[in-house]
This record gives sequence, C-alpha cells and structure tokens, in this order.
Amino acid sequence: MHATINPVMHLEKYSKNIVLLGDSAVGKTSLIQKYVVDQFDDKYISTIGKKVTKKKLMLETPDGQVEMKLMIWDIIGQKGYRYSQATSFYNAKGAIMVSDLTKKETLDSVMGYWIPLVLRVLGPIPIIFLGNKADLEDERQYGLAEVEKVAESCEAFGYGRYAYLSSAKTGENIDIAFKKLGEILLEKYVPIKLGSVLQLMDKDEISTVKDALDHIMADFADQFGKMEYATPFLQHQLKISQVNLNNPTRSSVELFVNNLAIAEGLYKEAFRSDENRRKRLDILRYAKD
Ligand code: G3D
Ligand code: MG
Repeated sequence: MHATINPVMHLEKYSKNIVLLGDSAVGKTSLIQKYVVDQFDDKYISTIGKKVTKKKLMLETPDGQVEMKLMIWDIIGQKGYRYSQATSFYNAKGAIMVSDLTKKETLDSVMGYWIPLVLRVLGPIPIIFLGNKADLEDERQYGLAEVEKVAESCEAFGYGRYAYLSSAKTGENIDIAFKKLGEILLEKYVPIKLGSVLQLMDKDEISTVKDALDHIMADFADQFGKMEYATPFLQHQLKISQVNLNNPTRSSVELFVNNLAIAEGLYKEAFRSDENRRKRLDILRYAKD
C-alpha cells in the first residue's frame, strides 16, 4: 500500500470567519477598529483599508478555555454591490449586523436588503444585531425595541435573538457582541480531545466516512507524536483492516478503529486506548454516508 496519509489541519478549526454588514457609514469599520485595538480614530480608519482583521477570543467550555481566532471581514462599498460584497463574506459563519441609531433608514435596509442578501449567499447563520452610535443620544431615531424586533425576525434561524445598542466611540457593548457570536459559533462545534490539546472539530465538516477516517488518523498521529513515525504504523493497521483509502467503507473503518485500540493497548494504559476507541467510533458516527 502506497497511499499517502494526509491528516486534516486541525489548527484551521480554530479560525472562524465572521462579517460585519450594514449600510455605508453606520460604523462597521469603527466597531472593528475599537474592538481590535481599542481606539476610535477617524484618521486610522480611513487608512486601514483592510478587509480582514484577526482577533483572538478566549471562550470558556466545560473542557476548559478555548482560543478562537476570529477573522473579521469588513465589507467595502455600499448597498447595491451585492456581488462584490458577497465575495468578501461567502465564507462567513456568523455576522454582526449594524444599523445607525440616528438614521432609521439603515435599520429598514437591514430588513429589506442585508438579511435577504445573507440568506441568499450564506443561508441561515447566527447574526448579532447592533444599533450603533448609541452615544449620539439626542439624534436617536429609534431604540433597542426596534432593533430587537428585527432580530426577532431571524429567530427562526435557530440561534436565538441578540440585539444590543453599541457605540464605537465609547466601546459600549462591543466586546459583548463579538463574544456572544463567538460563543454561538463554538456551540455549533464539538470539542474533542486530540492528544494533549483541546481542539475543535466541526461536525458539519464530517460528511463522509472518508472525512471521519481523516480525523481518526489525525487524532492517532497527534497522540503518537510525529506523523512521519505514525505513518508506517497507520499503514499497517489500514492494511490489516482492509481499508481502501479511496473509498473507505464504514465497516472497514470500524475494524480499523478497533485494531488501532488493540495496538495502542500495547503501549498505552487500557483505559486510554478504550477511551480513544470510543471517541473515534463517535467521530465515525458523524459521517452521513
Ligand atoms: P462604515 O465602515 O460602516 O462605513 P465607519 O462606517 O466606521 O467608516 O464610520 C462612519 C462614520 O461614523 C465615521 O465618521 C465614524 O467616526 C462615525 N462613527 C462610527 N461609529 C460611531 C459611533 O458609535 N458613535 C459616533 N458618534 N460616531 C461613529 P466620519 O466623520 O469619519 O464620517
Ligand atoms: Mg467601512
């Protein structure tokens, strides 16, 4: 057998793409700026010109803290450029939808333009709604109740209803909004222990038996140490379990998992190899074909 074993890059699972959406001048770039570097600075905003900003977010889980890397996409351009806008968020797993509290029409276009666009491009994803520029109290044309009403219209997506009044100037509710979105995204993912490190596996990314096998081999290699040492070992186990890497059957992968556990039992404590066995059978269960 000469198949190359190609482990999934589990590190990618830490990164989540999110996007800020809303009419021009509602404060999207300012909110990202304030969240990432804690500054509200017009000069900087005009020069930043970046589409993606990275920010690390620490989240609590029952298995301890998890670090999530948010890749925050800022759309450039106004309403009406739906195709160019879609290119900057087609990969987003969640959105922060911004309207300007001093301009009622920006909330109307959340309903009339932005939500329909999200549904067309991404389908139902978690969305946090912000009524921004809360610091300009005298100019306010609507309040939290109206923003919540819009959020309510997306409750059917299944992620709850989240609406806040925010200000890129004072920082009000910005951290809370990003963190909430991070938490919702994390709930969609199943934390599994891979070796010593808690990593995140996206259930939705395991659609085939092949995907499951990929995760199982990566999990084994991760515990074994280096992939180059684990490879001959894995190839032997694949062979005796009659796994065809091009088209693995569920029963052959089950056998493979059991054989791996037997082999691991030779150098690991019994409860460890059994724990691995059960975990890997769980991974296989996520495969839909
Ligand atoms: P956009 O990225 O959605 O297009 P920007 O919006 O972040 O570029 O912001 C548009 C204008 O609104 C900027 O002012 C910015 O300073 C201002 N702004 C953004 N958020 C807030 C806020 O929370 N409070 C107040 N008072 N102003 C805000 P300029 O003057 O540069 O057009
Ligand atoms: Mg902008």
